[in-house]
Amino acid sequence: MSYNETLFARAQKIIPGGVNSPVRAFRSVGGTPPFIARGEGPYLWDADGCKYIDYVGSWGPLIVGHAHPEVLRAVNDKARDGLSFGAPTEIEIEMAEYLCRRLPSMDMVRLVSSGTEATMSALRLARGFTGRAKIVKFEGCYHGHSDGLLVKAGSGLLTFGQPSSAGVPPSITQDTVVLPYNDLAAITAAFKEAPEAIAAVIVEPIAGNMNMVKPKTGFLEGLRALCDRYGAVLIFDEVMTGFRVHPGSAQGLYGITPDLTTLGKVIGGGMPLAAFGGKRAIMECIAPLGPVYQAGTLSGNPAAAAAGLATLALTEAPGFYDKLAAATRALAQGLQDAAKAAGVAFSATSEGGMFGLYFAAQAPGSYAEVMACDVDRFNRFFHGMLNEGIYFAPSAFEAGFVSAVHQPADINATVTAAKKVFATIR
Ligand code: KE4
Repeated sequence: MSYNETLFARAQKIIPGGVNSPVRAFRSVGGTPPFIARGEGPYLWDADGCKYIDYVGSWGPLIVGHAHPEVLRAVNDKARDGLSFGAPTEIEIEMAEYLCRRLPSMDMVRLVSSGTEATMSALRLARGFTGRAKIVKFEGCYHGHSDGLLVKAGSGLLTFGQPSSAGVPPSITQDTVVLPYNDLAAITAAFKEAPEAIAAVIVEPIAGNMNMVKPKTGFLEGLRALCDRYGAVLIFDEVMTGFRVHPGSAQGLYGITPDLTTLGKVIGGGMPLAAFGGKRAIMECIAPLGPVYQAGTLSGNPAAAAAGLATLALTEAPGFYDKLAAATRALAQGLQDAAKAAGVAFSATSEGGMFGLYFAAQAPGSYAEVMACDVDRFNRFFHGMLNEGIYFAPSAFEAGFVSAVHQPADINATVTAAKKVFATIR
């Protein structure tokens, strides 16, 4: 029995599924998850000493690679002054000023500890600001696990959202409307049907939780126009895309100005830090200024803010995003070429340092198209690559991530491994 297997057996006795977040349990791909002992740069080592080239990066935060010396130094220096005070600190102002500089759509920002908190708070804020109840999300998009967002599509355009998790009463999800991603006609009809009922539209500007699906031309622009016309708050959930796909995030890439933005992952550099921010008139509704309550013991944690600021500073190096995007494109293209040579129906797409892999001839443009991809082949590819020392996301429905410290040799080694693995899964 490997030490990973020993640890997994021990973990399952005392932690549900042996993990602290479901996707880590490898349930959709099968097998035993490697228990990670350490990371350095683009690499991970597991409890058995096996080395991997890492394309998960803790699901996005590690854009400058694991254990970056400048990030560790910043955390250590800040932690030496104490870990948390439950009182305002200067570094929280520095983080807030930094985020609002990088994202001009944000006049004000509130720091929290997770993406779930950020989106939950942003939606409560939008409801408080508009006085309306309904929120619109899109099928296949994930915005964290707050009750009102654990919803599956209803039958009609504005029918009550049905809970997608036990423990969530229908009364909580009845005001959540789930519509098809990239379908402007559907949301246009929803607004026409209830012109004054929708408080907010929350969207992943590039969807990264149904593998990776880019917005079709005009989709985001259409959401902006509809929210303007009907007085709804447009929320870009950039927890994953924030500072990952472009120096200005997805809103900078596409030139769309949301009313609120949620952030996480990269802005914490691997430590628990997330945020929501946007127009001053909306943000001033948040307690203690306004009537919308929101709070958090560790919100704006100084050591986490130090990790985030050090990470974000590194992303401002000349050519950072061009180099990151080029490495990610090389990976996507190399995998496509390897699959084609093996005669396997496969496609890949990328934007900045984020990519998607699909066992389908074309990259999907909707949730339905993602669901038509060959999951069994993905799972066999995943394990084949893991055995070759390549660690992709353990799910056919997750995006992947390249860091600034993945070198051409790492990308080439990954493509070489893929040539071998594709030959086994024809
Ligand atoms: P957290 O609460 O996990 O920090 O953030 C929730 C969240 C919100 N919005 C978007 C667009 C997200 O992608 C996420 C979290 N992403 C998943 C990975 N797809 C986190 C991994 C996990 O759940 O373990």
